[in-house]
Order: sequence, then structure tokens, then C-alpha cells
Amino acid sequence: MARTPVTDVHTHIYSEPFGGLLLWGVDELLTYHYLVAEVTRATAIPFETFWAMNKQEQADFIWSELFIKRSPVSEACRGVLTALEMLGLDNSSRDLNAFRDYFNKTSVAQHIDTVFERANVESVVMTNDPFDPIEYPIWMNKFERDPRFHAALRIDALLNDWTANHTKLIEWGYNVESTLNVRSMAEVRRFLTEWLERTSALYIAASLPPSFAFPEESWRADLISECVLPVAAEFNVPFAMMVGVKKNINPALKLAGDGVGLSDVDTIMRLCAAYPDNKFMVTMLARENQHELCVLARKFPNLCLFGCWWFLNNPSLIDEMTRMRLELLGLSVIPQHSDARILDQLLYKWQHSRALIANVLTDKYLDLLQTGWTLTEEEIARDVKLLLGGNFWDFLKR
Ligand code: HDL
Ligand code: ZN
Repeated sequence: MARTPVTDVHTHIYSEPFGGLLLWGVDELLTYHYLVAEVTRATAIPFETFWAMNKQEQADFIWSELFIKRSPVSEACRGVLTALEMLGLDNSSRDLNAFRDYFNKTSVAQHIDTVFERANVESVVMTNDPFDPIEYPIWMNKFERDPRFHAALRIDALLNDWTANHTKLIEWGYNVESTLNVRSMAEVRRFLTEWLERTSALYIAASLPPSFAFPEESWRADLISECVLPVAAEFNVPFAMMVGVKKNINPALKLAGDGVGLSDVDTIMRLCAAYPDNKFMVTMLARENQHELCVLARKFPNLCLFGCWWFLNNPSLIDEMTRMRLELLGLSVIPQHSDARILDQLLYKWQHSRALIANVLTDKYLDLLQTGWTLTEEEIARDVKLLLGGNFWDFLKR
């Protein structure tokens, strides 16, 4: 498991040409939005007081409150320490400034190499949003692609708020109107086509609310049926749906302010059944959706489940979900993605998940050996290769 390189199918990290969009270093690790939520509830610091601090002050505050004054037992806290330890730093020193010195002495290019090598990550898929004002101009100018950073075309802005965001398409030269008439649909298809070509995206992705429904009388449903799915089928790329996020339930927390809700798996069922020539990657945010989703995946080979997303990316739930998936789906699943927002998180998210997946797989192999079945190291390596990337690349080729 440790020796097999990973393809990380969903992250928020970026190659060097994306400049400041690529976050790295101990102050970014400590101010990860998961820890912002944890420190504001542990201390009841007024949100505006926290946001008035600069990055280093926020990191100092989080370090003091969640690591020194309380033991860092949460998965997000533990992850910071795993990452630092994997970089050869001495956590027993608790010397945050010494950790800062390490990062100050390295370059981003060197650090990308170091992290990918130590995390044994072969390549990652970025989250590329044309509607992001920082990212848009980078794609509009040629830049050298780093083969370790694949693209995914993220279209939340298009699907989840067409009325507000269609004006951007007009600005970019697409002849659309707020009412999605036939010409507007053709222009949205042109937008998707041009951006798939520009980014060489491996899939089209969107995060969707618990209320996501299909079919439905909505711009979103029309955009999916008339634009996204026809273009995805033409390019033979999956449509990745990340379902169950309640955006901004506490806006004062900014990125940390999203919640989770129970979603309707029948919506996924109707899409998989109605569009057999489309491929769907799906991850759902609610623990309570996981079993029904696993059973659905048994019925539709064009449905590929991936990852233990966000609030599910914790040891107890990764274990539960991975056992359920292997028991119901065998090895035909993408058990994990990192969702890393900070480069250094590749280190801990994969160290933690590899151990959990190995633990489940070992139990399954032991069950097999009980029957007199035999296993070779090559066969185990073959299985692990499927789980850590092979299934993804096979699904893309289908
Ligand atoms: O929508 C997404 O891709 C989510 O992963 C959000 O980015 C979320 O803020 C996150 O980072 N979860 O881990
Ligand atoms: Zn994400």
C-alpha cells in the first residue's frame, strides 16, 4: 500500500504556474478551514476578531488553542502533525517557529517534489473553476503544464446560480441570455467544449445541494440534460457530482461555513438510468446516504463511487465506508481522494487513508484465506494498484 503511487482524483492544489492559488507551509496547514471551525467553537472567539488577525496570527492562535492548551486529537489537528513529521520535523519540540524556518528555507518547486515523493502521489486532479477571477486569466494565457497536475472542469457557478453567473459567459463572448433558449444552450455547450479543450480536463465536476433533483423544472436540470451531459458524452469524460453540501449555513465562517444534508440517491439513479452513454463519478457528503449509494452502484456500471468526502474523511467513517464498499462492490471503487487544499496535506491525507484501506483489505484477505484461497504478493499489489488509481484511469477509458 505504501509502495503503490496514488492518483488523487480530487484536490484543490495547483501547479506552480497558478502562483498564490497553490497553498503550502505550516501557517496554511494551521489555518485550514477545518481548523478555523474547530478553534472558533473551542474558544468562542468573535468571528470578526479572528478574521482581523493576519495569517501568522491566526496560525499562532490555532496552534496555542488547539495544540498547546488542548491535545490535538481531531483528524484535522492530527493531520498537521503527521505532515510535519513526514517532512522530518520534530513535533515533540512544539516549536512552531522552527517549523516555519524549515518552510522558509525551501522553494515551492522543491517542495512540490518533496511532498509528491514522500506522499508517493503520482499525480493529482485539480479543481479548475473558469469563474474564479484569479484562475481565469491563467488559463487564458499559455503556460507549461506540469504532468503531475491534471485538470477537472468545475462548474458550480454555472449550474447552481445560472441567473447570477450567465453574465460572465456574455462577457467572455458567449451569446447567451438569462432565459436558457435554444441558442443559449448551444453557446453553453460551446463554453464547455472550449474549456474542456483548453484545460484537457479529465472530468466535469460540480458540488450540489442536498435538494439536488433530476429531472426538475430548473435551469440546473436543463443545463445538465441539454449541455453538460451531451458534451461530456462527446468527450467521453465523466460528470462528477459531489452531492449534499449546504453552502454557507454560517457565512461568518467563510470557507468553513458549509454544512451537510441528506441527499436523494434516486436522483443519481434516474441520471444513470436515463443516460447509459454517460459516465458518472459520485460522492455524497452524508454518512446516511452511503449504503443506498453503494447498492445503486451495483446496478449501474456507468456509476463510479469515489472518496470519503470532507466530513466523512475521518478514520471511523473511512473504515466504515471502505468496508461497506468492498463488501458490496469488491474492488470496483475509488476508495479515497484527499481533497487537499494545502500541498502538504497530501502527506497526511494519504498516510492516514492508506493505513485505513490496508487494514480493511487485510481483513478481507484473511476472510479469503479462511476458505483455503491463496494469495500472492503480485495479486495484492495488483488489487492495491486498482484502488489507488487504476480504477479511475480504467473508468476514464471506458
Ligand atoms: O466542494 C468541494 O470540492 C469541497 O471539497 C469544498 O472545497 C470543501 O470546502 C472542502 O475543502 N472539503 O474538504
Ligand atoms: Zn473538494
